[in-house]
Amino acid sequence: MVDTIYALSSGPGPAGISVFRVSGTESGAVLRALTGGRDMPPARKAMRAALMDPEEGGPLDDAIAIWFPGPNSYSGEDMVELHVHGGPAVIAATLRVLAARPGLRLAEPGEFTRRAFMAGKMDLTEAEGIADLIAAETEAQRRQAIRQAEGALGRLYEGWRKVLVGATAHSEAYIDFPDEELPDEISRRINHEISGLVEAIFQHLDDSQRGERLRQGLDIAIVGPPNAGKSSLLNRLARRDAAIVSERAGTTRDVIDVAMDLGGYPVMLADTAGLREAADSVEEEGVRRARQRAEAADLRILVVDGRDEAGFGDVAGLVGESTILVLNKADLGVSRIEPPAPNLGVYAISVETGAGIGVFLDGLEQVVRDRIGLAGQPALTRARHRQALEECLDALRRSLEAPLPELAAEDLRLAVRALGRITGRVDVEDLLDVIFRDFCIGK
Ligand SMILES: Nc1nc2c(ncn2[C@@H]2O[C@H](COP(=O)(O)OP(=O)(O)OP(=O)(O)O)[C@@H](O)[C@H]2O)c(=O)[nH]1
Ligand SMILES: [Mg+2]
Repeated sequence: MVDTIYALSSGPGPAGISVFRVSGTESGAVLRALTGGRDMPPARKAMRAALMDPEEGGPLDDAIAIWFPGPNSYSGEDMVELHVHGGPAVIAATLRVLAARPGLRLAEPGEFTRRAFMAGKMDLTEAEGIADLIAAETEAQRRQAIRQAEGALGRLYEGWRKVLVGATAHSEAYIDFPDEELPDEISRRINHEISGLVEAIFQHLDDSQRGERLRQGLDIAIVGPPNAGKSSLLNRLARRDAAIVSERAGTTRDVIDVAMDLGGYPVMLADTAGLREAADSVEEEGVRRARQRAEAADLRILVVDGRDEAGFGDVAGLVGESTILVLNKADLGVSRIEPPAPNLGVYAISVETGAGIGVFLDGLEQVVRDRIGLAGQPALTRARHRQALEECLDALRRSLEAPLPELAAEDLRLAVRALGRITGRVDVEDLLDVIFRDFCIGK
């Protein structure tokens, strides 16, 4: 028999209200025991409930209880929700009472959702969307997560899978009758369908990892020569004194990371050491880390002193299609500086006076939106989706080249399987522990 599980689903408190959930066959019995044997409330209706401690007999809390008989519940099993007062002692007492019930145990992270998946209430991409929704810290993350939780990604993959299942059935039909040749017209149609899918999956994969980056945050490195105002700019963007600013060149040594919400998009801004011939070994290490971060970043903000006639001189090599150029200290004057290579835009600003900062921020937000903003089609959000899609694509391409219909059919079956693993239709036992480990307890 499957255990009945319980968890505190709301935060640790103290709070006005805390919500406990119970899921499994014992749920109804738990509610009856806690309400002193009263009749079960009507399904899915909030009921005021004087909860009692079944062992000691005293009152536990004046609460709200909701009874969700399966399968019309989140997990698909019988479930009970208890909304108690969110004080630490009430929470502790409720946990104690639930733990004392035979057949009940504390839920593992994501176990309610795992059961919902097992009950066929949602596919794996929807479950992952729910985990992302709970983890979402910015507007764009929330929108992407909701879309996935509502099944947009799963539907896309399931649609492709259906087309493939059809093509596989068609090609297999003729393998079973070796005397019959696959009529040209049918074979052309199958090939046409598969080529269309190859193109669609290729396009979907070729998205610069937009969904994964939106989920994890875009990496932006602030780089440039010493004393240009990099740390000043970081502090300005972060609206706090995260990095030390001084008139001495070579102030910043370590990489300083600040997580930020930029117009709804999550970014990780990194301030780095000024790039120059280092004066000592500590600075040298700082410069090495700065270069490393600049190379690994999704975007670079290259800051120089706008008065500097030398312009981008030593750092010209960092100018490129992922670089935004900032000519700082515009309050002191800006010389004409020609960018040495195509880039994402040049902005003259003064961190000191704030001049030009608004326009620069708009430009930066636009670049970030271009990189990780929501596209028309839902984006894949995890490396595991990417892997499975690449597997599928490889198999489809092989099937198009296959010398024998039997081999083509075998590749099509592999492709169908790879798609099925993303939504969790086929052999995913090995994936579940990994996927649900990401979840919080109580969901
Ligand atoms: N006049 C003027 N001074 C500025 C401006 N931005 C920064 N500064 C000054 O320039 C000096 C250097 O600023 P930082 O932000 O420490 O420069 P940095 O690029 O981080 O320098 P390192 O960490 O040494 O590489 C400080 O004295 C700042 O106050 C600006 O827009 N105008
Ligand atoms: Mg600095």
